[in-house]
Amino acid sequence: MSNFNIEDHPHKRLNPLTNDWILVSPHRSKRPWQGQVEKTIIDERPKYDPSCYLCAGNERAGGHKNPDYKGTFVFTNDFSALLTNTPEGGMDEGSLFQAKSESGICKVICFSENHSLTIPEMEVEDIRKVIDVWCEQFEELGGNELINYVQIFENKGAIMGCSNPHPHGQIWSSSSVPVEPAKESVSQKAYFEKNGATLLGDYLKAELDKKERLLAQNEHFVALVPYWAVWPFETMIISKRPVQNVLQLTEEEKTAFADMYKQLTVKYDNLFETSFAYSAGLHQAPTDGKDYPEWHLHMHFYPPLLRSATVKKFMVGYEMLATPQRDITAEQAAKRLRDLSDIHYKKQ
Ligand code: H2U
Ligand code: ZN
Repeated sequence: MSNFNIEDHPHKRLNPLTNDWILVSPHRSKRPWQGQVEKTIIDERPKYDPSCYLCAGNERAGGHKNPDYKGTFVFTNDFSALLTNTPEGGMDEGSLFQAKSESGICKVICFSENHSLTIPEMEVEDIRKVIDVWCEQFEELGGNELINYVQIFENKGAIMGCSNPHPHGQIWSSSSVPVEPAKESVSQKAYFEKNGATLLGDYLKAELDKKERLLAQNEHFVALVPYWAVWPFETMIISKRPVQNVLQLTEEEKTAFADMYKQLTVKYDNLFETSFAYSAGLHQAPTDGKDYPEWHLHMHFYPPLLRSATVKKFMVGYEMLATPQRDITAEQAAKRLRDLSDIHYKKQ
């Protein structure tokens, strides 16, 4: 038998942040594709849509009226998944029936008054304003006695369940630390205690050395396809300096973050010349007042598209029942994204 070669042979890779394994089947990406290849969907929208619940001056559910805002606008989600006035308590009938009450605050952030824009089409200085709102909200929500974790995220595109193309994101903040950041918290703490450095700091150093999964970098941030990526074009933005949360970023770092957010999403749009759908979000230290030197700020991007503007990867079958699996390797995906232009296809 020949020697194991990671570029050709099926293997599992460990995600050190969650301690989950994923299956990679590189030999399958060589099989011919006979499915449809759709034409690019041209997505042209007006700057103002009278029927949009996020446009300035329009009415939202429950009769609230948006102000005539310019730039960013934040409001409490009219259908919040978490509420502030939930009574404490739960259910504890042995180990098989457990429930705990959960409180929180949910917000919606409009990124711009311009209905036709998306992050990759916004100017860096305007994306920077979104990051400033993240900072304000993180400070306000994280400072609330009730809140121990602040989840900032963006759903982009109808196939990711996004309800409205108007550029926007959300924040769900809760009294307990949710499942994904809780897993990352455990792994980062164990790594920090053993190595005296953050897991992602060491990971980033190694990736900057290897270069094969890098997409872009500026002075303070790096965009890459993580070694353990599950989604075909899954990526991460990682801060070069280990910081626990956005409040520890310098002014210059915040602008660099905005720049990386744009660079990455421009590449995404250019991949299939479409407005590239994803769910993206920040992972930061809990806000329970404790110090978390092991926590290293980063942003995950989970995009579902696989082959074209409409052919997406399904997480079904084996992935639901056993382990997530991918064909195209993280290295192949990184190369494809890295080689794309930094200029948005609509402006080329
Ligand atoms: P998406 O980011 O998935 O599109 O969700 C938008 C949020 O906006 C969603 O959580 C809220 C929904 O509850 N929303 C309002 O708060 N007010 C409205 O008038 C409609 C939608
Ligand atoms: Zn709108």
